[in-house]
Amino acid sequence: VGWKQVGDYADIRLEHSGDGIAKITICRPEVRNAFRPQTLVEISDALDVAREDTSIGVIILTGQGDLAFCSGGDQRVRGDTGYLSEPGRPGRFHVTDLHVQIRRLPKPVVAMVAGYAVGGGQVLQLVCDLAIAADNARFGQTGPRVGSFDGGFGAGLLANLVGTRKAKEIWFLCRQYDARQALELGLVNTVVPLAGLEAETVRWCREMLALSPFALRMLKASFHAAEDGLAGIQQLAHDANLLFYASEEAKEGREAYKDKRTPDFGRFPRRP
Ligand code: 2NE
Repeated sequence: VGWKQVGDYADIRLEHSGDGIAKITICRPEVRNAFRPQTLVEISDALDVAREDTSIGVIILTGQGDLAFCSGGDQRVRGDTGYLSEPGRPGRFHVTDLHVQIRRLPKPVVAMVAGYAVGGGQVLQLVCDLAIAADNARFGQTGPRVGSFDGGFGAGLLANLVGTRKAKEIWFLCRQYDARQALELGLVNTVVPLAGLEAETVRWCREMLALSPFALRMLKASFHAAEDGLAGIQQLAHDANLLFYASEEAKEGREAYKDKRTPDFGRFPRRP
């Protein structure tokens, strides 16, 4: 793939394949791609750019180098009230917003995992729609070891994916799981040799690009509707509204309002 860099970020790289794929790479290999607040703000911006770009159909999230996808929150900027964007500022969990953004984003997001996906990095790969792992990938939670936890998507989605008993094991024991175990657990979709990781991920992306984008959009929203409660239903319902707005029935409501007349909905069928 002849990746073309888009935008200018400090902690990440955003690239386009030229045929519908955006790739976001966390570029902090010196800390195993741990994220600081700025990293998350930049990923969020890149996701917005990819969402708004109608030539983009699929997004890859990955980490620079072979050693790590992401090692979670950068413990060096962890304060007493969250993670600090700059000294003296109140701490926050910027990653909460990023999880929700990935869930709501109406295009598939694929985690491309080489090396460690641990702590908040494991949760990041979890909230992506698909995950392709290299054979050197290692997964696990570290939260309770460093005095932290993710009881949101980090616990709930994991339980839905691997079962509550296994999810509790992952969180309560903080062990590491290799790529083969992750595949057996359902944490990833497939495992490939490290050298072929990007080629395989791009192959999966191109298969999705050949399919109906709106069908994929509705499916993603449908998968999340029950899991995400009213927020999930809202996404699905507004996606339905996107279609409804194009109907003569919806247009009659809009035109009647603008014409200051009573709408005539009588000509539309009351479908069985
Ligand atoms: C990732 C892992 C297993 C890699 O081990 P290894 O042996 O390959 O590398 P090493 O030597 O541990 O790490 C290399 C350098 O990266 C830094 C290390 O401190 C080390 O720095 P130097 O000694 O070379 O100066 N590094 C690695 N991860 C870092 C991190 N997260 N923050 C800052 N520096 C980091 C091993 O490094 C590891 O276990 N890392 C820690 C994983 C972890 O506990 N992450 C935080 C969990 S909490 C969280 O992510 C979170 C949450 O629970 C809730 C909300 C938001 C975030």
